[in-house]
Amino acid sequence: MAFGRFERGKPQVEPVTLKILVAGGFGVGKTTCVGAVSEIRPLRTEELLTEAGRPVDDTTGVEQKHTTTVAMDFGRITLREDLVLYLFGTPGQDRFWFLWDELATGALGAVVLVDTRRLEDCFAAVDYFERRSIPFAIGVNCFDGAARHSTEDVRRALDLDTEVPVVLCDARERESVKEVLVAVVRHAMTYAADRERSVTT
Ligand SMILES: Nc1nc2c(ncn2[C@@H]2O[C@H](COP(=O)(O)OP(=O)(O)OP(=O)(O)O)[C@@H](O)[C@H]2O)c(=O)[nH]1
Ligand SMILES: [Mg+2]
Repeated sequence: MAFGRFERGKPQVEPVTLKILVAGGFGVGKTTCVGAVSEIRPLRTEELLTEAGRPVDDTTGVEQKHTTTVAMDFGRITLREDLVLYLFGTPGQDRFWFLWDELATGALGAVVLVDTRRLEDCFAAVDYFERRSIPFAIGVNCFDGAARHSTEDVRRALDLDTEVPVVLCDARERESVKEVLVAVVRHAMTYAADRERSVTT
């Protein structure tokens, strides 16, 4: 068929594309997470953490870290043949906060990655999405492979609404990151449907 839109008589579905942010504090594994699931070579904007930056770049807890995101990460994943996610990883350091508004434009939802050794680092991200009513899910990145806290502990500590999904994950594992993405998409869809209902009723 013309333009290759039909294959063996079966109409091809135009996939829905959704924008999802991957946010969180410094060094929680945002770049790792986008890289683990992306089916295209992820776009990265990493710069070396230098001696000069030592006074402002707090690497406590992530001493092995040598680079940091200075603009964004970008990746893509097909969740289903009719559903494609474009992933935008935010920079984690406070001095790049001005980029968040740009990145958040048009986002359906967000993943806030959390390292339970430095839980307070994600407060700002949680606050950011709550204030803008952007639905989000928490991905608890279990750095050494073992969860130190239950999802309920994390929910309580972050004072999250009951419907916010909290999912344990390993940012280096594709299937694990996929679970967090599915959770945020489901949550965002429910949120959108509820909002539509409240507008029309
Ligand atoms: N052991 C372990 N290491 C991880 C995990 N996730 C990320 N790392 C490591 O942690 C470090 C930080 O990961 P990044 O993905 O650069 O973190 P980021 O959140 O993008 O950092 P910024 O962009 O600087 O805020 C890297 O050295 C990763 O290899 C994990 O689940 N387990
Ligand atoms: Mg990064």
